[in-house]
Amino acid sequence: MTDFPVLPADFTYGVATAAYQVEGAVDEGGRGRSIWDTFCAEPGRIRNGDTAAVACDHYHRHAEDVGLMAQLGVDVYRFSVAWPRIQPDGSGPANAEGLDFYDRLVDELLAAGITPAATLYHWDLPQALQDAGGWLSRDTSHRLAEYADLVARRLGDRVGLWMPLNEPVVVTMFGHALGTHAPGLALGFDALPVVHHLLLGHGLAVEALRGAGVDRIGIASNHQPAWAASADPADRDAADLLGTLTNWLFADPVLRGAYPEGFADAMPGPVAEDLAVISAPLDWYGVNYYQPVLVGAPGRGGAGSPALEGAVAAGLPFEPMQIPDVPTTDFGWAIVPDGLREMLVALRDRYGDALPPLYVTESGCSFHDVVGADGRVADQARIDYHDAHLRAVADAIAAGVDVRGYFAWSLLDNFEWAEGYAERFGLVHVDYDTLARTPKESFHWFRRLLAAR
Ligand code: PSG
Repeated sequence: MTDFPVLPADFTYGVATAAYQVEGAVDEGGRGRSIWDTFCAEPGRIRNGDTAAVACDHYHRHAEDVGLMAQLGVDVYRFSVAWPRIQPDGSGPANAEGLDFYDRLVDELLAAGITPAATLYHWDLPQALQDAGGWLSRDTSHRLAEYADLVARRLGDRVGLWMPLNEPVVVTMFGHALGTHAPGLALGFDALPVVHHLLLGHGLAVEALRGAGVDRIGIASNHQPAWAASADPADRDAADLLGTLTNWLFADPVLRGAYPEGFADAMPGPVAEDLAVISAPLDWYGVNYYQPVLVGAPGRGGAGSPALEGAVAAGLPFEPMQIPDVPTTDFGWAIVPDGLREMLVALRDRYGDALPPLYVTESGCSFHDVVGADGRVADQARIDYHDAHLRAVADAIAAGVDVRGYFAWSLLDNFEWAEGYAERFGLVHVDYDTLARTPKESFHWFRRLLAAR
């Protein structure tokens, strides 16, 4: 008899994916081109030259995947809508085939007793909008709201949780400051306008969703504790700056209607008016958590953390370092479950009553799993990971933080952005030659945990 983490009786469990990482079928259903299609076509951008043209073929195998989730017994499926399926050129009327696809998916989920949770922007910007300036342009914020309205009018009666944005910090940092993600811009601090346009897009999309009669709106924001490499003031300043850039620069405008000190001046447009839009009340707030980051001043010379490689080269005044003496995933990410408790408590302490109920909208790990001769995928390390992170959530709840749910990233092994198919985050193994799905041991563990409730 396994001893499972104990969460409240009404705690919500889910699994998450994102359209570009699982769907494939990039030229079907009237879908337009996205910045990730363009990025994948540029030599040297993606490990092994992988592309997401097929990915997990979820576009055609969604019924099988819903079946897997039904077997798993999750309450909610967090997926993302591919903007270029809805608006191939990023504006104007909806492409009916695109909406039809998500309409069918939503109905299949409901028939299986699973609540759909929709992310609207999980990084696949229509290329036409990039050509017009992308997130460096204020117009893109308005386009996001227009797109949100189209999706809400079709799915609003059936989707349970709505998120306009996934991880604006990763879009900014990797996509526009460091250039390791699409659209591949390495602007350093000149990427700051992207922050404002993403957040304004979030606020305008929230308005559009409310206008379409939708509620239960939140955000999925990546958060990570930033720990100083030493007590040296230079290291502490570096950690404070990175902590502000990753956490508070995105959460403060949404949750308290203000940028952290010194940042408002770097933002374009009528910032005070925009902040009123950005800070419209949310029904819940989602935290994507993977690992803390250890930070030193530049030149501190630690072995770099794989997560923020290139920061110093891009002129950013901090150096992410490998955290000593902690286990890592096969991706090299630090496994620090208590960092999740620390982050949830930090959010509660910083925002107090202004913080809506929290969900952990992503948590997960990559191991280079293989299907054994016996047909099993033995991923005890992933079981230990989710077990420990659920216990960290229980600890945060015991400390008085209102956490309502936990979403494992991910249902399936999938296209891990710049890493292509090299990293496997799924509870279900995907063979990219045959597209066969094999539930891993972690899937069966999660299924037993859910059944034991
Ligand atoms: C999340 C966390 C870090 C880097 C990238 C992400 N970190 O701690 O350094 S991206 C995030 C995303 C999803 C990815 C998943 C795993 O929302 O699409 O597949 O995490 O990287």
